[in-house]
Amino acid sequence: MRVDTIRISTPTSLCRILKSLASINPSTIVICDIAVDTGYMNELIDLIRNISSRCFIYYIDHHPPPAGFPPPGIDQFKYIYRSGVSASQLVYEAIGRSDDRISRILMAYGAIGDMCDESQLVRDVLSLWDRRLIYLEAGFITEGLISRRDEKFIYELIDRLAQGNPPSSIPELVSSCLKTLSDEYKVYKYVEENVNVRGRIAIVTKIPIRGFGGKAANYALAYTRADVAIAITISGGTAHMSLRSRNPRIDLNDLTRRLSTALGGYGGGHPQSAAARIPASRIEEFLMFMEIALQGL
Ligand SMILES: [Mn+2]
Repeated sequence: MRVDTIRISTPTSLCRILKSLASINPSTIVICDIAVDTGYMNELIDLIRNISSRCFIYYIDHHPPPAGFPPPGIDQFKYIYRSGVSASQLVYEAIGRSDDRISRILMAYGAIGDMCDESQLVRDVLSLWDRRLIYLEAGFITEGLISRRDEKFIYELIDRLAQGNPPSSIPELVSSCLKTLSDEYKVYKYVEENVNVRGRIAIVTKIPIRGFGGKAANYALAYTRADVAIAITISGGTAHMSLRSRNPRIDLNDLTRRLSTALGGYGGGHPQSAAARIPASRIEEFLMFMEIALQGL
C-alpha cells in the first residue's frame, strides 16, 4: 500500500483528524494504534459510517475497545484488533509487504517499543539479525521520542526510517535520546525519594521533568512492589495520570476507563498500562475508588 499522507492523532483528536483527511478524498484511510475514546465513540461511529460510503477504512488497534465498538454492518470498514501484540505487528500483518526487509525491521522496532517483542513473528525477525543491535536501534526511537515530540520532527523521522535509515544514523534522534537518558535517571532517583505507598497503590506526583509519567509509574511499581502505580502530573486544572500494574488479575484499561469517565474525565489503554485525564479536584476520589476496586481482586 502506498501512503500519501500521514497524520498523528490522539484518541480525543481522532474525529477532527478523520474529518480533515476525508476532505482530501482518499481511496483508503488506515487508522492505527489509537484507542477509541468513550466520550467520542458515537461521533466516531457516525463519521466512519459517513466516510466509508466513499472510502475504505481500516481500523487497526491493540487497545481493548469499549462496549459498542466496532459498529456492525458497515461496508468498506474493517476493524482489526488483537491485544497483547504490537500495533506495528498488526499493521504489518494486515497491509504490510511481508517480504520487505525495511518493513520487517520497522515492525520489530515497534514491537520492542510496545514491549510486545515475544510474539513468534517478532522472534523470527530478531533471530535473523544480531538482536542486540535491533534493541539498541529501537531504543534510540523510544527514548529519542520522549524528549522531542514536535510533529515536524516526528514526520521527518518517519520519512528517514521508511527509507531504511537506521535510527542511529539520525543525529537529532541520537542527541534527543541522550538527553532523555540523562533526564530519565534523574526521574528514577526522584521516584525512589518521593514515591508514596497507599495500601496497594504507589503514587508519584510532581515529577520534575515532563514526559516521564509512564516510566515513573513503571519504576515506582518495581521499586515498591505495589499492585498498581500511578504517576500524576497536574497542569491547568487537569490531572494527567499514567497507570501501571503487573498483577494479571487487574484490568487497568477497564478500571481506568470506568473511574475516569465517572469523575468527568476520560482514560483507558491496556490491561497492564493505562492513562487518564481527570479534573485535578477529583484526584482524591479517583485514588479512593481505585483502592476500593482493588480490594476485591
Ligand atoms: Mn499502542
